[in-house]
Amino acid sequence: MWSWNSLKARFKPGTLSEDEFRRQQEEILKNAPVPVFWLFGKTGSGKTSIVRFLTGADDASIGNGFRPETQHSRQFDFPDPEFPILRFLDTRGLGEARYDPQEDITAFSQSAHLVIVTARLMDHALEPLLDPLLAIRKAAPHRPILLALTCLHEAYPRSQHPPADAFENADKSEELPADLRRSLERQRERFAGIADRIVLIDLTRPDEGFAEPNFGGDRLKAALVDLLPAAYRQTILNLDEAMRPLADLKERQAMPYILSYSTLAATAAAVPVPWIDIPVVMALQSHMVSKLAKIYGQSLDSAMIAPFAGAMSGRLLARLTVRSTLKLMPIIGAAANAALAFAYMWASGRAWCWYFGELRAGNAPSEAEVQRIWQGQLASAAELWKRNHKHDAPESGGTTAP
Ligand SMILES: Nc1nc2c(ncn2[C@@H]2O[C@H](COP(=O)(O)OP(=O)(O)O)[C@@H](O)[C@H]2O)c(=O)[nH]1
Ligand SMILES: [Mg+2]
Repeated sequence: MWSWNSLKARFKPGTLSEDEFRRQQEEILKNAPVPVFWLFGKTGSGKTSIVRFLTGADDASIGNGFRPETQHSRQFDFPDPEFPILRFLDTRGLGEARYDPQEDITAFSQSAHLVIVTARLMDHALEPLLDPLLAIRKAAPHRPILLALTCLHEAYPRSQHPPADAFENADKSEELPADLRRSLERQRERFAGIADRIVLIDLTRPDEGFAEPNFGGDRLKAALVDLLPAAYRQTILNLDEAMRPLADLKERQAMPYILSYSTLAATAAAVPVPWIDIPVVMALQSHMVSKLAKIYGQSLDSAMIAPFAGAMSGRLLARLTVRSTLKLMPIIGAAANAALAFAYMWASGRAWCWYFGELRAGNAPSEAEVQRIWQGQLASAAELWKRNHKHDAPESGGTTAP
């Protein structure tokens, strides 16, 4: 079993103590683009269901992951507090006792990017939400408020959902059940001037028998991407794109961590000084590999690390591969360093997952195979970065293109 220190030494001569790493990590986290969603709705209105849908985490890890924050609120960092990519604030007790939003407004005024109000479409006892919401709006007039109307099928019991385009296309809205349309109209009036956007969703459990268990889920994601500040959109887009093709349970578990470490590496490297072998990025890589090994139930020994030592030392290769993939993007300087660090970390994470999977299947990949997978993943990572940053403004400050 390799200790953290020997693993670190393997990838990079130990220039960063564990304490120093922790300190730098905290610093990086402050600048990392972690979207913060403030969930606001009565109990049973679908807040946790939205967290489950957006993260793919199960109820147990969401339940255990919430930490008390204020008297009425708690916080869930996904995939974990040390390396979050998404943060959820959950308000409790709304509509039960008298809820005074002041403490939460003070606590979240700086951090929350977006308020997601949840209400069952057919629930019209929503008065207790409105005053606190007005106060929340007043405290930060430019922070978007999205209203998610949930549990649509309560408007059409025992039927499947109407065609999705009836919800999207005003011309087709007469295909919607009359109860639903009436209820929707009342909700629109109620939240006029408060909600910037309304999305209709029905996130059902498989045993409820709906052909589409995440009805409206794509519309919800699109609305979140649209409403978030530009710098925070990438995480949602990256996570969505990266998770879609993955069927393997371990890969799905590992992916949020890979995304988290890659984002932190990009944040750390987004400095005008080149480039990715800054010690903290190397330390992040070692930590990531330990984490992935744990997910795959592998203990790292020297024989296991050997095929990687050669493949991963190709930093010049990384630079060339990423540069050639990104070449049409007008990015230089800090933004280029960030892209490179992101791709480097991502490719390492994916290659290690592939490798652990092969080992589990009884295969023993060679260094050449590891190298091939890693290079392929470098190119994919650069593509991913490019797609989700295509609207970024070109940087003008830096001069150190990779
Ligand atoms: N059918 C359906 N059930 C939902 C929806 N949202 C939540 N639920 C169910 O309503 C219950 C409460 O949901 P939950 O997400 O825990 O609400 P929370 O208390 O606001 O966190 C659970 O049994 C969910 O499965 C929805 O959009 N459609
Ligand atoms: Mg809940």
